Amino acid sequence: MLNIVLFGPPGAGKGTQAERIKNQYSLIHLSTGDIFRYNIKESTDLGVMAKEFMDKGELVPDQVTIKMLESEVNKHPESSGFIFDGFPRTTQQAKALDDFLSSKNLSITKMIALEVPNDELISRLFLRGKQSGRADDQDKSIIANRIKVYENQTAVLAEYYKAQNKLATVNGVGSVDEITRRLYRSIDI
Ligand code: B4P
Repeated sequence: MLNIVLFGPPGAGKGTQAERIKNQYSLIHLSTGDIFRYNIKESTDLGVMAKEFMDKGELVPDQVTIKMLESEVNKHPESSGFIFDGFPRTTQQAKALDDFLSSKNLSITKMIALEVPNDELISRLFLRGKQSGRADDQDKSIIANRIKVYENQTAVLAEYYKAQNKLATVNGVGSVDEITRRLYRSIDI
């Protein structure tokens, strides 16, 4: 079973690349950002709560996010693996994911970190904001806060997986196709 964490700052291309990796390796793609956005669109209780944090560029609280992720994994008992996109984002989430998978005799195979400089992240997200109308991509101060939250709370997870010998890094600058090829090479090693 192949279980991949696709990691990187906001706008690194996790969502874009996860769509391709999912098809190539027949994995279930779980994007916590997409699940929250679906709940916001449907005005569920979870969506109303998550919106308050996402609109400010803050993380949704761990307890809620972990519970939601576990319930999504449990919906796919027959899957041949998962690609986790945007999760984990805190040390508490990473530990909870390890414990949860190990209770099912599963584990993370590899964490792949997409590396992209901040100026490129900001221009990608701002462009998407103009094209898609996504609220958290339209304001440069919210984008800057998301990058700050990533640096303060999420970046440390690279060390967490490195200590388990599971970290791989991939240059996330270039065409989408080029980056996909780099990711496949990293997975196939
Ligand atoms: P996410 O939905 O995870 O969004 P993201 O980090 O902004 O985007 P991603 O890296 O997937 O970028 P994408 O491929 O789309 O999170 C949104 C919010 O949800 C968070 O701020 C937080 O509030 C909440 N949340 C989610 N997970 C959580 C968790 N675990 N815990 C707590 N809160 C959580 O690419 C971005 C843009 O770049 C696109 O427009 C794309 O077309 C473009 N692009 C991609 N590759 C490119 C390339 N090679 N060259 C040029 N442009 C490229």
